[in-house]
Order: sequence, then structure tokens, then C-alpha cells
Amino acid sequence: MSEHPRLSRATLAQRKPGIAAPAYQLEGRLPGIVHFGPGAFHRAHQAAYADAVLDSDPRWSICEVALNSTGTADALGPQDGLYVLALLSAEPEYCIIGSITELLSARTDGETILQRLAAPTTQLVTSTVTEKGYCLSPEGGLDMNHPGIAAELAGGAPTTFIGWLAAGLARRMAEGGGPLTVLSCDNLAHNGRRLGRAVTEYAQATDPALAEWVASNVSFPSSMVDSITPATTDAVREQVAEATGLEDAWPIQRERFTQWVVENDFKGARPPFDAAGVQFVSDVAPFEEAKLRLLNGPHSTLAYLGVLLGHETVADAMRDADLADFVRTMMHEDIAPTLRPLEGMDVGDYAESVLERFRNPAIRHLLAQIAWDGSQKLPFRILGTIADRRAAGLPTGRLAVPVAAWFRFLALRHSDGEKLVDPLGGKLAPLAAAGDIDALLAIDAVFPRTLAGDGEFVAALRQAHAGLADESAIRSTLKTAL
Ligand code: CS2
Repeated sequence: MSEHPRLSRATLAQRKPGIAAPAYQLEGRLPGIVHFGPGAFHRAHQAAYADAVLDSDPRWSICEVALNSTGTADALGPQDGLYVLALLSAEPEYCIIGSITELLSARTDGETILQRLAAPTTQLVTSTVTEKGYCLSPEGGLDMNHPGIAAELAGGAPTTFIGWLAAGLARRMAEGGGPLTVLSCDNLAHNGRRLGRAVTEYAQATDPALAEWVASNVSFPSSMVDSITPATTDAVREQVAEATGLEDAWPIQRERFTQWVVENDFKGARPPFDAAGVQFVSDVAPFEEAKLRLLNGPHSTLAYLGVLLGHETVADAMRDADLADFVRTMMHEDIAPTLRPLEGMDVGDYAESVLERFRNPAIRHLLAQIAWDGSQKLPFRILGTIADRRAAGLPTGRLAVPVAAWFRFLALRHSDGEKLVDPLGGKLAPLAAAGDIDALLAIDAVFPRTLAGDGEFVAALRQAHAGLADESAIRSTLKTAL
């Protein structure tokens, strides 16, 4: 590692010239935002927006709550919450973000977390806990059989995101902390509505008075978040130290592009994020759908097919003409027609700009990272598009290919013994290894019944699966599908 001083308030002035850093006061702040899930995406996205408005409005620093790990607190604690955000392109830019004012862990700081959620100074709660953090049932409500939720409902202390949120809201109700906005920032369609429903069902099961209080005092706007943020590597740490003259235990890298579209439904005070580029709109759904289907769907497609073809990163996969042409055709021919028209957005241009972002050679985004949690991601990214096409009587031959590629990927991981990052991995991988398509389709946490029983789709899926047996078969499947 480099010989540079460690980033902190005390060393901030030693950064190299030209590196942007907070001009606002860093000491003695009370957070206005409590965030669950202080991972890379949050620090690349929401924390950067907060940083951008703190100069003009000091209320919006962030108290971070990590549910399961102390990694962020361990890295950023000694740095007074400061970290470097690297914007990677042909001409990288580095800035120091200072919006994090407190780092809490649910394992050790439970009482402080409840205090922060109850405090009148807290006006906004945000979350990036990933799809699985919402503990949803296949019907879309709260999964009462989720082990964490079931243990809490049986009287256990909170361990889940929903449980902590409900406990914090109960404290806020009891202490008169006032109305609050809870803003989901995860890649789920209708993320706010789903979160509101999960919290309400939880409250109904534990404390009906809380459910009533939530109904009139808490809003759950939906939001669409976007910025490609690969995991941090040692190479990034070195690059950041060289560029800034300061050592950062956990810098964040992301592409320059960033977008945040937020439903304008705030019960708490609304941060002036519009000044930093956030779009406040009355209906986020078309934005969410366009992004999930045209960016995340193709991302997962590149991930599964790319791994099967031996590629490592998104940019590598995009240099494979067979794969890139297939994905591009799928976006324009199969996905784009399912999207609702959106004023000011040409869907074809949007698709092309996404492909351009995927080609960014300055970013090493590992396909293996995107391949995580397929059982949680594919329903929002690909299966919804397939369901809409089937409802309209349209064919799904091309869209069946990424689903079949996911099965092949699961089988590959099963046979090479590599750990699968997916909460349903233990159930899915042996079925995928046995090529048991019927059994996979029967998993209703992933496949809606209407799709599993749709003859056209099932036939397309079987055909696609048979056509992905090895590299030469994959290449001919991709070419034939064009
Ligand atoms: C990616 C997303 O890892 C993944 O599954 O598809 O994290 C993607 O990079 C972001 O949603 C982009 O905004």
C-alpha cells in the first residue's frame, strides 16, 4: 500500500490540489437522514447527492445503519466518515465526500438507531438493502415465514430491515417525533409501495395502533436509482491514493453518469436534492420500469451469458460481437415495446446510451458480481417483460435465452463447487444441475404461475436451454436469435 497519510478531517488539507472536498462544516452535525445499508451503491449515489446540497442546507448529513456487517464503520470510522468517490471515465475525477456523520451497527448500537429514527431532526430514511432485504412473499406482501421476520413476530429483537424500521417508527410515534419519509433506493419495481406495504403488514401483526400512525404520518415514495458502481478493488485503492495523496481504506468507484428520480410524496421535509439533479416526479413507475428492464435486464443477460462464454467484465462481454448484438436486438425488439411512453425520453436513444455505458473501458465491472442474487433480480429485470409480452400474445424466444443462461450458470456453479451468492441458491443449483426445468419453474418465489403455465414461454425456455450446452451452441443460439 502507498505511503500517503490516511484520509481524515485532520489530513484533509493535505490532499493534492484540484481534489474537491467539503467546504461545509464537518463537526457537530445532527443527521437529517438515517440510511440502512451503507454499501458501495449508497456511497456512490445518495451520499454524493447529500454531499452536493450540504453547502446550502446543513440539515442533510447521514447516519448510516449497517444491519449485518461492521465493514463500512471499520473502514470509515478512523476517517471521520470521509471517503473518496472516483468518477471513472477517460479522464477520471476524484472528490472527497463528507455527508456521512455517523456509522452505526445494528449489532451493537440498537438503542442509538432507535433514537435517531425517533429524533425530530431526522426527516428522511433511505435504504439500499438489496432485493432480499425487503423479506417479500411471492404475492408481494411481507413474508411472514421469512426466518428473521418470524423470529421477530415471535417476540425476538429486530434483526431485519423491516423489523428495525417498525421498531424505530414505534419509538417515533411514542416520542412524538413527527411525520417522516421512508424512501426506498433499491432496484425493485414499485419499491416504495412494496416497502410501505411490508412495514404496514408488520405493524398490523405487532401493533395495530402503529399501523394507523404509519398510515397518516409516514410516506413511502418510490424512486429509481442509477449509477454503475463496481465493487472496490485494491487497484482502485492504489489509484485513489496516487491521485489524491491520501490513503482511503474504502474508496468508491462509479461511472460519471448518475440519475435519481423520486416520487414527490414527502411527509418529512424534502431535501433540496433537485439542486443536485434529482428529478421529483408524480409517477416514478415508467422510469423504474425503463431502467430495470433496459439496463438491469441486459446487465443480467450479459452476466449469465458472459460467464458461460468465459468473459470477466461487462466491457469484455460487450466486445464479444455475438453477445453484444444479441443483447442490443433484445433491448430494441423485445424490451422497448413493453415500456410505457415517457415524455422527454426516446426509448431507442435510452437503450443506446445504456449500451454505451456498458462499453465504458475505464470501468471493470465484474460479471460475477452482477450474477449474484438472480432469484431476487430476474423477476423485476426480465420476467416482468416476458409476462407483459405473453399477456399481449407476443413471442418470448429471445427473452427466454437469459433465463435459460441463468439456469446454465447455476448448474456451472454447482459443478465447479463455487459458492453461489443467492438466498435460494441451495434450492436452485441442484435442480439446475439436473436440468430439471419443470422443478425450477415450479418455484413460485421466482416464477409467476401465469408464466410457469404458459406453453409458449415454457417451450421457448426449453429450446433456449438446449441451445446453451457449450460455447459453440451458445454462439449459434445467439446468432440464430438475431
Ligand atoms: C447491476 C446493478 O449488480 C447488478 O445487478 O445490474 O447494480 C447496476 O449496475 C445498477 O443498478 C446501475 O444503476
